[in-house]
Amino acid sequence: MSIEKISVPDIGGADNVEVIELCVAVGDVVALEDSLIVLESDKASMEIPSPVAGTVTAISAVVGDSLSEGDVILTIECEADDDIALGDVSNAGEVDSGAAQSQHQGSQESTLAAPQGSEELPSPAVVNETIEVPEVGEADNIEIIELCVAVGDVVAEGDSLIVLETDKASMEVPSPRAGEIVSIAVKEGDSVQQGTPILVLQGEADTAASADNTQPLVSRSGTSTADDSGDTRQLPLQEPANTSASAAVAVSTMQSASQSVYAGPSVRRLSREMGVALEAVKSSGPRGRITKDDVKNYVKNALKTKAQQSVGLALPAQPDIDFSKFGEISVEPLSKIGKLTAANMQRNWLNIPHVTQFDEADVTELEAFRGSLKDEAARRLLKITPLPFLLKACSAALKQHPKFNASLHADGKSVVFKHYVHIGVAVNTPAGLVVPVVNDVDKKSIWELAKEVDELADKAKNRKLTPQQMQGACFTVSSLGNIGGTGFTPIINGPEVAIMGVSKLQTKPVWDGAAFVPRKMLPLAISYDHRVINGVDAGQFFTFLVQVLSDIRRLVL
Ligand code: CAO
Repeated sequence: MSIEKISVPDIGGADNVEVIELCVAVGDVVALEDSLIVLESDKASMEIPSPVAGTVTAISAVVGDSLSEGDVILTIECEADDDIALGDVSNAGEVDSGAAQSQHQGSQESTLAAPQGSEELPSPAVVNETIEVPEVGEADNIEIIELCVAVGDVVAEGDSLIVLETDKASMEVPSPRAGEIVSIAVKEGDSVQQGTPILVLQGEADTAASADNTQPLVSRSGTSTADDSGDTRQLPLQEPANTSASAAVAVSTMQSASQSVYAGPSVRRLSREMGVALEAVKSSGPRGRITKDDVKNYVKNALKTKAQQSVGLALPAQPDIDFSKFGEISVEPLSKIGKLTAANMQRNWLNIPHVTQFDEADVTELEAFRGSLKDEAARRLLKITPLPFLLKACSAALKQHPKFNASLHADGKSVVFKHYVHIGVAVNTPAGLVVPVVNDVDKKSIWELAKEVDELADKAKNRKLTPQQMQGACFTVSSLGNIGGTGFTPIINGPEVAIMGVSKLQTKPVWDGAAFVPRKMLPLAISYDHRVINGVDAGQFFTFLVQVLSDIRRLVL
């Protein structure tokens, strides 16, 4: 049994290659050549196969890490026999065994030998370089699925030239240097093999030489132009990794990062940059392969759809108008309460689909009864207004119609019904509108309610309310009754689902079936959240409420 440290193998000189997938976890038993991690460079995704069979005992890398050749990925505990397998895989990773280590270094040196020789090249001159199909492991049936360039195109070093595909994987072949495409020997759909000439690239010779150790996926042989004869002009054949393990490394596995998506490294990179989930992109390439154009089209469509959806919904910015152009002005800052109220009103108005319904309650009898209580109220040092009766009637209606005593859950998928009856009362104060809450209205007498409203209103006006006294309301009553008006549309105080606005009662002639009689009519408006309450619910709630106010004996039923 031995412990093997598996490190990043020769990945053709690429540095800081991102870990995009961990294929194993600590404790996993892996077989020889099982995938351990997936690395992705600018040009290729690379699965790192296990050079040994054994059990993963530690993992040093996490998704998102940047690794370079030699960086330790993980540790595998394996049987002693596995060392033989390790020796077969010269580029598969650093191991404790000194023999394997030196083998690994030897491979690296041979890779670097070419550019060292090229340092003796004379001054830059134009060369025509034939780009050939590089080694792609054991694959002998390689198809060209995409030509990324045309004759006359000027490419930069690293630009994709073609995309190759085997039965299991695809690989983008990058340009080894900057230059111009002078001829292309293949077309999409061609079956090729390692060494098949792909195209001829014309560029400066010194650039070509220096590019040698940075473009490992391209196998190339040098050719000279007529005026650039001589051995020194010939570009050396790149020595790609030549073991099964490193061949697997050289192949971009298009399905590695996402099991169900078929896309190349550059497409995956583009999708990451654009924040696009490839799973959502419709493919147009051969055998369902997602192309860069597919990703771009997806983004275009998404933006178009979003723009269409937001037509009419987008909030146009308020114009910044200089009112002083039209006359004398003064500017006063909003109070803190004013700012909070403004924000709450806007949020509730924009988020809650409001419907407002109007009715009038005949409070003639209630007002007569209230008048009869004035002396007693005075003895109790209380003021008796219509408000405590309104609260009591609302509590009865809330209990009778639970949809009004509810809130839409934040996830929008359920409704929370409340088995308590706390009612907010809008109070006008010099600092702005505040809404203290009268708790357990259903359990309190009219006298208790009158006293509590008075105390809360007093505290509100003197800024003595605690945060707790402004929380937990199920419903709100906003009374402008002592001020005037025949009706208004109150804004729901979310997450409540309804609010009642009370306007000034008026004595009106009401037809009693035989004659017009003077009746005290109280104008009421109820705004409700149409996501929770429908019109019939509101009609029933309102009718009940008006009946109770018209005959408060019903409160005892
Ligand atoms: N029609 C006619 N008169 C009414 C009335 C109505 N609907 N409601 C109250 N009144 C009378 C009262 O009976 C009282 O008169 P009397 O002393 O002769 O009985 C007088 O108006 C003053 O009442 P009040 O305002 O002192 O007491 P209240 O219980 O009616 O209201 C409070 C208390 C705190 C709600 C109220 O003072 C207040 O601040 N209202 C403003 C609420 C508000 O700003 N709403 C708008 C919110 S949206 O911007």
